[in-house]
Amino acid sequence: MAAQTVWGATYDLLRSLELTTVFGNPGSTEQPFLKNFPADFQYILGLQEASVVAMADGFAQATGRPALVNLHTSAGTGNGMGNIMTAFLNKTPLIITAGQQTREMILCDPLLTNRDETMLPRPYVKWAYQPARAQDVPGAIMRAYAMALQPPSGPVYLSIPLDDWDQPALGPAAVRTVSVRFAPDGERLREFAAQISASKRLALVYGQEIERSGGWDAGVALAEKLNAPVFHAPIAERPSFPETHRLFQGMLPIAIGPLAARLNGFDLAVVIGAPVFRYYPYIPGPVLPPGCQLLHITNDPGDAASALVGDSLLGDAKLALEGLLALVEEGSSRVAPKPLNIPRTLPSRPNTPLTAGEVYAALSELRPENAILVQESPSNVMDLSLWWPTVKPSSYYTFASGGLGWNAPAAVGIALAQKKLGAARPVVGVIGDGSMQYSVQCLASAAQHRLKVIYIVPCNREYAILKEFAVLEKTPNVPGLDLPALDIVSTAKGFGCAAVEARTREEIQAAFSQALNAEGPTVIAVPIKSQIRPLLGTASIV
Ligand SMILES: Cc1ncc(C[n+]2csc(CCOP(=O)(O)OP(=O)(O)O)c2C)c(N)n1
Ligand SMILES: [Mg+2]
Repeated sequence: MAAQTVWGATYDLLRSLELTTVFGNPGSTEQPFLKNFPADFQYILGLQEASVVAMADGFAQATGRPALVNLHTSAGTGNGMGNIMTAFLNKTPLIITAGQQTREMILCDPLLTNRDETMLPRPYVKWAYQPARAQDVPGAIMRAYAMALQPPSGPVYLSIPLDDWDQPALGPAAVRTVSVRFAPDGERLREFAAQISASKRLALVYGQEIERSGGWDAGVALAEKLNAPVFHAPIAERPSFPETHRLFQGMLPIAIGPLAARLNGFDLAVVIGAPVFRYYPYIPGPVLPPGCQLLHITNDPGDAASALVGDSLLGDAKLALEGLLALVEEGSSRVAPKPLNIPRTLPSRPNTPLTAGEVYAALSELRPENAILVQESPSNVMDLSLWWPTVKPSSYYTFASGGLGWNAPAAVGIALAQKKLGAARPVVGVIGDGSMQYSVQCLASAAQHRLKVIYIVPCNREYAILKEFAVLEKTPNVPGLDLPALDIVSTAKGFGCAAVEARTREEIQAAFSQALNAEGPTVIAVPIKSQIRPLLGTASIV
């Protein structure tokens, strides 16, 4: 029997690790890896690497497992870089491999050489490596897997020379497992619990790590036991608390001064599973109001260290919440917050064109209970959460970075995950007309795999949020904030999607229900009224 090659040992390892879905865009430096592609593996072709990386990210998040990516040397890495940065902030475990020129020639910089190959993806990968010898490729993949998964999870990068795959392997690769959560220090958790129990005016601030760790129910139980208000952490990319709950108080403001003002009157803020804090525009002020202390629980030592104030405790969000739930005193003496007064009203005569709020109101009437929302519609995201509140975990995704071009392809990966999981959950991607253009090639992948993803594209023909930012920052006459005429329906059809323009409530509802019954993807372009509103009211990201 011929000795096993690096190729054979690697595919066996990938099989053992259940990494059998490969997201990629191929080139000559990757073909020796992709040759004789095994029948039990699936290759998901993305037509541009920004889409490749974000599809894998969405897939990994929705399956709760790491995902494998294969990029074309330096050029493919470069195209994917914006979304690699986003995956790093999302803390998504991605094992990104990239082909490299042959070791025989690399000294003279032939075409396709990935020069200083570990430098390009930094600092947005947890580890970047090119194996010292071909025989180390499977072991390096194993190490990359361990590195990607362990908290805080994130993308890792391996550069693999194309002549490595046919080399003899050292033998089967060692298959290892690693833990994905760690418990908080018990003594410090008790101290935190005592401080929380003693607080008279307590604010809970919940972040994305809660949802990711499966801590949703524990978070609700803790808030109810404490009878304390819950805020979303600013710009949290995954909601971790039901937005219709009586204790829910909305998202904290995204700037220093207003955030402190919102916490005015509280004696303790407990931030769980988020940085302290993710700000966007600079509006100076104190970090916390006078008399307010802060406790911070996170699984990320970097986030614990970079907090401007407060005492931190490292640990998994779910384990911390469950631990606190057992330790804290019940808080019936605390005054419960007034439930949010959410103004869900519509004008008696619809606007022409409709406002974003009117569009989302029309959609919400047909909202399937199991739908998953993916959002990249910067200027009207607050209208969306008003009409389409998140009430269950794993039902809302967006990016942690604000780097446009992530959500449209991530929706494809999330829809693919539904197929793999045997779940028939429709994915609804609400993507602004500007945002839709960055990774628009993902529509071809959605069409190719006949995925149930429905894009709603609110078309205001502008970068509205940047106009709002210009008002806040007093920067008049910025060029490039109006979009040229874009025929989104034709673009979508060109990539193989069903597509339609819908202008009225009736047209929107007809198109949406047809899309919900269709097998493949649909793009619904909806002209909307231009609305330039105060940026801090919209609480979005640029
Ligand atoms: C990769 C990238 N390029 C540019 C930006 C800056 N940017 C932030 S929001 C935005 C406009 C988004 O426009 P659109 O999707 O139409 O949403 P609207 O503001 O109109 O609601 C731009 C260009 C960005 N965040 N990311
Ligand atoms: Mg727009």
